[in-house]
Amino acid sequence: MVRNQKLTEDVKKYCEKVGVDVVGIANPSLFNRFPEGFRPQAYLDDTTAVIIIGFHLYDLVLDAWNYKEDSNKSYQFADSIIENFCHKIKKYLLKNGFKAEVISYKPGLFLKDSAALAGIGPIGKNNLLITPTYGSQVRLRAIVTNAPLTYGEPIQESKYCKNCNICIKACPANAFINGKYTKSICDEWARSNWERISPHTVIWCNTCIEVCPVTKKKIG
Ligand code: B12
Repeated sequence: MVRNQKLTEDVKKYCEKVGVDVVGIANPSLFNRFPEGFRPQAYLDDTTAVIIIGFHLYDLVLDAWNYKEDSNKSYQFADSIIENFCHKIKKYLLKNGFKAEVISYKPGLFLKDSAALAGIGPIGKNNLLITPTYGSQVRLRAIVTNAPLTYGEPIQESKYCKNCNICIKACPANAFINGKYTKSICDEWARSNWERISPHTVIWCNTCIEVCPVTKKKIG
């Protein structure tokens, strides 16, 4: 299939227009390394491109989770904003004659890995995507399409981290054992140390992002 550079630029421009801060496009064949349910084809059979979008979390309030215990409702503010961007981008693609689907947050795709595969940035020692402009302080979502978009170059290694261990040392949960992120430790600590900003609203630990020198360049 012939990839369309002009269409790719138009899609990226449209993403910026609706408020997206970072955008990259990944080749769906690279997702074969993930379990079947976490591949783009689970959402659109003839996927030819995975669009990953990122929203810069310029204010921590945007990271708040709101729970309404008695009705099982729960919202994450930043994610609701990005989901809205996704629906606009989907509409744009449909209007241009292509198929498109917005990927659900869960199970969805592995978003930070998808972003690294799209060439947005590497996965750092903090176990997160590091973007050149906003460090790790972005939240992500994805759209799949059959549009013939051009792909970014996957990034395998972090040029930022090298001898830096600031995130590892700063982790309040000590979740990095011998430098390797341990999900269960992070998860358990974070759930018992939420910052409660109102009766139904909490903010998760964000330390490994905030201390990252690449993030700091732009924040505070
Ligand atoms: C489950 C989950 C959690 C769980 C478990 C975390 C975990 N890492 O497993 C808990 C609740 C603990 C959690 C915590 C946090 N999370 Co979380 N989480 C997720 C979720 C839903 C799935 C993550 C996942 O399973 N990834 C897949 C597995 C395979 O990755 P992994 O094992 O973590 O990491 C491996 C790969 O990255 C791989 N790898 C390394 N280098 C490379 C290079 C390439 C090219 C590839 C392909 C792979 C690769 O090696 C790693 C180790 O095995 C995603 C959303 C989503 N749908 O993706 C958000 C997500 C990863 N979380 C996010 C955030 C921000 C956080 C927190 C900061 C909390 C907060 N304030 O929101 C912390 C940070 C924890 C940390 N340092 O990793 C963001 C990350 C944004 C970014 N810049 O990367 C995401 C993408 C959600 C979002 N809203 O955008 N999270």
